[in-house]
Amino acid sequence: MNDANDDRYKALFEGQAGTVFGAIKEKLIATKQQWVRDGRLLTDDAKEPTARPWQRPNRLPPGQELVKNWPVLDVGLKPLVPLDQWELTVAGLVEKRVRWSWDDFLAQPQSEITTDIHCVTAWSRFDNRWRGVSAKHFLSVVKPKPEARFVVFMSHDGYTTNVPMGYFASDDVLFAHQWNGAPLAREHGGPVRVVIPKLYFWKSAKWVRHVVFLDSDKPGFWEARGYHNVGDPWKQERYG
Ligand SMILES: Nc1nc2c(c(=O)[nH]1)N[C@H]1C(S)=C(S)[C@@H](COP(=O)(O)O)O[C@H]1N2
Ligand SMILES: [Mo]
Repeated sequence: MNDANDDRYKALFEGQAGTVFGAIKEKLIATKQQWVRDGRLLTDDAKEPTARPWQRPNRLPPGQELVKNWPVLDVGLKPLVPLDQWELTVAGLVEKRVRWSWDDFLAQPQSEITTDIHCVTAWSRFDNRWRGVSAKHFLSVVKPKPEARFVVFMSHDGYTTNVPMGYFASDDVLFAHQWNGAPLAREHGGPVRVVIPKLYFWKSAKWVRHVVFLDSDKPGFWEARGYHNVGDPWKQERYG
């Protein structure tokens, strides 16, 4: 994958645990980039001013369809990370570069939150109960420096995604290891994935490995391929 092969990332991925299975879905990636060029799935209310959830009786953002199943989407590589090799590391503009093992991670205060998923491919799934370590707690430990304005997540499959600090610091953001009372399945990003409910689901990095705090923005895998830099479903920020 381009991102993982990028020299700036190489050092960060060295010594990464686990094994990666599968192959990059080049065709799927090309199709999605064509969707960006075509403005696929955009509905007229994309041009309207934002209607926030509390302003509309409908929990479904514009252009979304409700599903009851939970689709699996990724760029094709499915890492298998044994818990005794699992680590979460932090770099960039922070006071404390934590390195959490699985036991360290579980020893942090645990939070539960129920949220809706909104995927840019137009499906939404209501009432997902996540358990894990909140971004609020994580931030209280790593203590970002005042210059830190953007966060980049880097995953075991080489995937990256970027979010403005304000979205990451939101009360509903978790590093989740359980979904609906059971360990998060590997296909959905287990052992641990990020969950950022206020943004389209591509911002919720599966198999998260590394968190980097930056003073300037750095587009991630899909952002570099035409997806919106922020990705607010209520503003229908699909493409950038
Ligand atoms: N590490 C990683 N995280 C990822 C992806 C990926 O390919 N790799 N795909 C993103 C996209 S595009 C979506 S829609 C969601 C899908 O999550 P799900 O498979 O649990 O539904 O994961 C996001 N996080
Ligand atoms: Mo997606």
